[in-house]
Amino acid sequence: MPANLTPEYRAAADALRRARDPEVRLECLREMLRVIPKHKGTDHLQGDLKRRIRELEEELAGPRKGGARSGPALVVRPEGAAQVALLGPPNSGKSLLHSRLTGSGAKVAPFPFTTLYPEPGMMTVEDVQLQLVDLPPLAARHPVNWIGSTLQSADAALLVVDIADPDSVQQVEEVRSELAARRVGLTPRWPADPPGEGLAEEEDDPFFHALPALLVANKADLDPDAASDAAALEDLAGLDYPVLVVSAETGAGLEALGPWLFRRLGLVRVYTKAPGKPADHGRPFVLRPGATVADVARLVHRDLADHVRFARLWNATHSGHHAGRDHPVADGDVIELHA
Ligand SMILES: Nc1nc2c(ncn2[C@@H]2O[C@H](COP(=O)(O)OP(=O)(O)OP(=O)(O)O)[C@@H](O)[C@H]2O)c(=O)[nH]1
Ligand SMILES: [Mg+2]
Repeated sequence: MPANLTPEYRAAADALRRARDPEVRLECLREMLRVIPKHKGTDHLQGDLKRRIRELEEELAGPRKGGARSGPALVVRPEGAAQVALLGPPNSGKSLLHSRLTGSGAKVAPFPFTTLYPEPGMMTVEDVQLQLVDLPPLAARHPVNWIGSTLQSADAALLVVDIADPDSVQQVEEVRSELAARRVGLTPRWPADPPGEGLAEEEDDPFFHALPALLVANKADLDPDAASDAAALEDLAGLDYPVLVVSAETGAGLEALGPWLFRRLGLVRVYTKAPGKPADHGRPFVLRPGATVADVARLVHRDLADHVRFARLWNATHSGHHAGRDHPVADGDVIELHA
């Protein structure tokens, strides 16, 4: 990022980095363009912003007959507690996995380049819903120009490979370079991991998007050495993503996927209650690591965040304990908000 950008601009760029909802992202981009210092040194960035605003406006307007673009939606509105993208080379079993995990009925076929457009679906993990997005394959011979914008709303990725395929090293390299060309990176670091080295060199690029990734070694039914082949693949490709060995065909290993995602995304479920009433155990509010009482209030009602003074808290160690606005909430907490 050019050095002479203002704090106002940086604030808008930070908001963009945090935003997942396409409409919020559009607002952030417009704000960045509005406050960016207008001089020669920022011409390139201004052009970049204008292009991104135009593309996102077109996406949000939806398909138009005879318009610039018609056809299926390329932006997937996030739903549920997190949005997880299925990425990988052709024919690795992304759609069969999607179909198994969400019941989507995504089109599966024994030949490559079957999936052409994003296909959302919901997966239930205990009392939480995660959104899985099936996507077209990524390969050098078949670029998907819109994949970068589609992935802006994703919180994480499953990098699905056919572990029985001897070409998987080359294929994973192609996937990663297709993503890199669109300023998307896959990182082995997940939100629940203890703090450590990040993707520091990319942090100055407001458009760079780092997705926590899990390597899903699929088709383990065809490969008796799937676990060691997955380790060898990572060695050869110089990667250190966490690995899960599965078979979308037989279902082996699939039961671990939802709980794994829930845990490593660091999702925090909070149940609210009204004074004198039992907790509402039907529908948790789902938050991210580090979320506070004030963040829960914001989810309950947009205006409540400003007015909440304290909460009463119930969990394994507390029973009606008073907690301040900035008190971090933990998975399973029951809270009663007091304005
Ligand atoms: N034996 C076996 N076959 C699988 C498994 N997962 C998927 N397949 C088969 O692999 C082929 C490709 O599956 P898809 O789910 O269409 O693969 P995809 O990654 O979505 O393919 P594209 O959309 O072209 O990228 C189909 O014939 C599937 O039945 C698995 O775990 N084991
Ligand atoms: Mg597919």
